[in-house]
Amino acid sequence: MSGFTAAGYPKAVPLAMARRIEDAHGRGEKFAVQIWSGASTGPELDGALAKADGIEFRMPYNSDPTARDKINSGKIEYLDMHLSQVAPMVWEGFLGTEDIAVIEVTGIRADGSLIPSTSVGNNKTWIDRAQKVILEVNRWQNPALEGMHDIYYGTALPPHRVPIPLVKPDDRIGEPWFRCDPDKVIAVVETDAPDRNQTLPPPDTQAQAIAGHLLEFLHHEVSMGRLPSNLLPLQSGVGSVANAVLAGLQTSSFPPMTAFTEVIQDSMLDLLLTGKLASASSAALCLGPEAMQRLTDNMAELHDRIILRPQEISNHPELIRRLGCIAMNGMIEADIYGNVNSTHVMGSRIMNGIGGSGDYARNAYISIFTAPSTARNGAISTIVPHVSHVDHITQDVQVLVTDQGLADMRGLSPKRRASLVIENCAHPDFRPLLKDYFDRALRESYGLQTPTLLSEALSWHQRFIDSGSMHV
Ligand code: 0RQ
Repeated sequence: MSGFTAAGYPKAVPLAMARRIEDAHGRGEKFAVQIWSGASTGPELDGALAKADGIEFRMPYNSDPTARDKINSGKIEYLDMHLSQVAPMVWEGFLGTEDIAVIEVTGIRADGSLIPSTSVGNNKTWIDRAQKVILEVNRWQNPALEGMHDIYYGTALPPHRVPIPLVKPDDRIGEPWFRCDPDKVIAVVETDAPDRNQTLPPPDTQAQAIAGHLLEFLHHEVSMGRLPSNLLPLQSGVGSVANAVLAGLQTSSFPPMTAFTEVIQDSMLDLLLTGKLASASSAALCLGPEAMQRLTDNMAELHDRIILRPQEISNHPELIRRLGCIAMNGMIEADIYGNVNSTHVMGSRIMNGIGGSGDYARNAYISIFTAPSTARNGAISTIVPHVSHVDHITQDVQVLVTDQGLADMRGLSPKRRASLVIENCAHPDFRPLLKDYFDRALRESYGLQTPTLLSEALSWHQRFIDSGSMHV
């Protein structure tokens, strides 16, 4: 299925499949499918199929609440993958065969090539690898999207890989359309329905505080000569905090910046509109209804400054390292040593998935993770003795930011990281508890490289499960 962050996903075929699956279940027949996508999709796809118990296996990313519940209740097998690795692994043959690709497009050209929709995601690979293709032509999508996309056909498998010829974030290295063998197309379905992205709420005070600390840090890095005055290409993750951080950049005095990222959320569009951003490269346009209207109203101005790419390119380690991206991603929790959990609540319940955060974090020029210092109305500390699940190891995490402050951990050994994170990032309600844990770990730990009290390291999470709070 096409689709990346609820943009450009098919809206009719999955609903029809869900009805057929429900009918089959009503007759006592087994019927469920394996769904591969770019990233998250909308309620007409993951929502409807999950509700019908029609998904047996899902990869590589989900943020639909119904599908999330089914995953967490053990009804859907979910493979949460680095987004850059999906297409290569399909080509390498590691993930099995692909039967049918269902792809939303903006239009079909006379020569059979396809005008992509609001996301590119893995569509190039899905179309190339599928045995059969179903196209949904969505007339709701703006025809002026044509020409924004840059579909690179130069990837190969080892030992034939060559450098990807992209050296600036706004370089165009491919073609505006997908190639598609017309003989594979078994159906064309016309639709007229919007992507179902919500308008993000205005930043709350915690998000504003996080944005403030981050902006101060970026200014400091420029003043130290470690970043150019217009920074380096920005990557920004999903969610309300990421959106708030970008909104904060609206008040900054940096000369026009660039973005090399995987989602363009509402605030990033606004940075393009005010000229704070010169260009943005992404795998999808993840815009709420009002922001989508702003894009339509300003299409002539924005068309050539937005480049939509396959996710294997937008998230490619080679390109992220070459360009020196500043990676800014949200997290569920971090521990005092700087390991980050982006995905699992209390170690076992998935929220969304790692998405592209790992692609960017490991390869970035500076890797930054953000979160409010507490969650669930203060019951949970997002700074904990030990993360309950690891997505990003301490070596991939350089800067942590909460509403309390920022910990720049670059060049610091674990014990120094811990002191700084507790002091700068932990909420005052939890700081004494963390200090107490760390002090005792310094005395009682088996080793003193990364002092840890094994019997206590995850006790905060267990306390929350038992009592509904991490407070003692
Ligand atoms: O729950 O929705 O029930 O209220 O997590 O938390 O604070 O609103 O933050 O929207 O920025 O999302 C990590 C999930 C943060 C996101 C995550 C609960 C909290 C709330 C959301 P509710 P916030 P955000 C590019 C990069 C991984 C993928 C990624 C994410 C909900 O940033 O999915 O980075 N990242 N991709 O209550 C229990 C904690 C919690 C917690 C937060 N410690 N314990 N619950 N929550 N912290 C994009 C792509 O890859 C496609």
